Amino acid sequence: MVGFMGADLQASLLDAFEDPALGSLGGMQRTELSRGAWIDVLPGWLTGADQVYERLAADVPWQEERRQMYDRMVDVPRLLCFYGENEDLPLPILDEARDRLSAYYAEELGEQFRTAGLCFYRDGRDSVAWHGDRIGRGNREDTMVAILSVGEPRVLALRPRPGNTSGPVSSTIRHPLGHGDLIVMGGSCQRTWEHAIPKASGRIGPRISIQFRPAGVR
Ligand SMILES: O=C(O)CCC(=O)C(=O)O
Repeated sequence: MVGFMGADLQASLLDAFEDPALGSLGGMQRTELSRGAWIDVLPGWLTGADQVYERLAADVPWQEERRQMYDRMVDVPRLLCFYGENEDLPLPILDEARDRLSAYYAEELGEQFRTAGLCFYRDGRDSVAWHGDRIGRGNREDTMVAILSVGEPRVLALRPRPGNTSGPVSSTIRHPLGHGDLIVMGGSCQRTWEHAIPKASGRIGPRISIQFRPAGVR
């Protein structure tokens, strides 16, 4: 039994024996942000998420990374593993999730989700700073990044990039992402908005995030 269940222990005991399964995407709720950015949200898309968390935590070849910060190298505060376009994903349910998302967004996205980036947040000290996924085409084109979250609930924060304050929603959004929840950032979100997983205080258990992206989006 994993340690992130807290008050939901009873539900978790049942869930531990449940095979992973994906629900309908029909209940997805869209929120328009500003300048053509939006998020779609579907809590509890994945059931049997305990098994998914446990298998990914144990089987994925997690890597530590270091990056330059000013004049020194620092540890990136999370573990990572990237699955490229033609690589097998570590669990069949993740292939199914990617294919279901590709089918659901086929018309609007015009291409398929191709890659999967996995991140392991070991506790509340692990985080990712404000950024947009702008290394690739997300810097100049509308695209989508779909995130499936398992493990400890963590906040995904979104805020407009400086100078982008018009539109229906323009201040910082703190969106809680729980065990089995799905969020999709779409439209101009990667270039007109930024997102982050802020550090969290208290007894915060581990979380794994699975991000599906089209080819050429990082
Ligand atoms: O952990 C998450 O859900 C977000 C990850 C993320 O923003 C990224 O890796 O670019």
